[in-house]
Amino acid sequence: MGIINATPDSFSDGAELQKLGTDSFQLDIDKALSRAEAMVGEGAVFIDVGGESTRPGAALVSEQEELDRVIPIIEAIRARLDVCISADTSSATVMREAISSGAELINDVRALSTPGAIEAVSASKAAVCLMHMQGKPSTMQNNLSQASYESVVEEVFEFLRGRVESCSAQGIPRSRLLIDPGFGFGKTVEHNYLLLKKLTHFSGLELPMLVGVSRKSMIGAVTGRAVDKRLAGSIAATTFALISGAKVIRTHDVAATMDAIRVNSAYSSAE
Ligand code: 7PJ
Repeated sequence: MGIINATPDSFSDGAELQKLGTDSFQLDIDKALSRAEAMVGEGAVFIDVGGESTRPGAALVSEQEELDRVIPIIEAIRARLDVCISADTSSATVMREAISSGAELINDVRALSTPGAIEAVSASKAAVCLMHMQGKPSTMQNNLSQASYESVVEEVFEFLRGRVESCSAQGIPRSRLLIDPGFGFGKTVEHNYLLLKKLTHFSGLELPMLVGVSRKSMIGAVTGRAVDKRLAGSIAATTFALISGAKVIRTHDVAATMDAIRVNSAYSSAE
């Protein structure tokens, strides 16, 4: 899953999508489209389009702003590329608009907890990725001594199990669900690595698992590298996730990630 961040404040790529020379945030649809095209050429099966930066400390955006950012990009990708479009949003309105513009997957870091979100997805045929987060993006990584778990693995598992149950009970069958432990969302570096080490535990939910570690601070924390120098570390973490059964890897670097996936497939099928 390749990432397109349609946000002016995204920590790693969004600002590049601003048209040079304009004051107001003006998405360059062509640039987003050519990035999507490149990622599909490199092997991406999903393109994840997000208009709300969920990076730690990010400002909230209005629903209208989110719509203005993501819908034109989803429409442009739908018209030009044969790829599964994922809409990274927690807003029921944005979900509905994204789906009617061609998105087939809703990637929700709030696991459909926003009012109307479950209904928006259940009224459609879209799949949904349910992610775990403790706290909220604006503050979750501010004071990590507040990120507290008795057992991070058990608590994330129980949270996801509960969300899967709610979805099933409200008309979204399991065949349309993916799960994601939510690396970096209200978790210390230690929590993140323990989750990574125990990832096979989540096979107990019997649903495909999506993992996103690309360029995250858990990689920076142990390598000492800046955001744009975290590829090797991200690939190392990705390999552990793949060995533990992750089925979808959300990444800024599709070509390198596809190589890791191919090496893992060869390794896993060797006899
Ligand atoms: C994730 C995400 C993730 C899912 C972000 C970043 C922060 N969605 N959206 N899983 N991370 N499903 O890319 O660093 O880990 S935004």
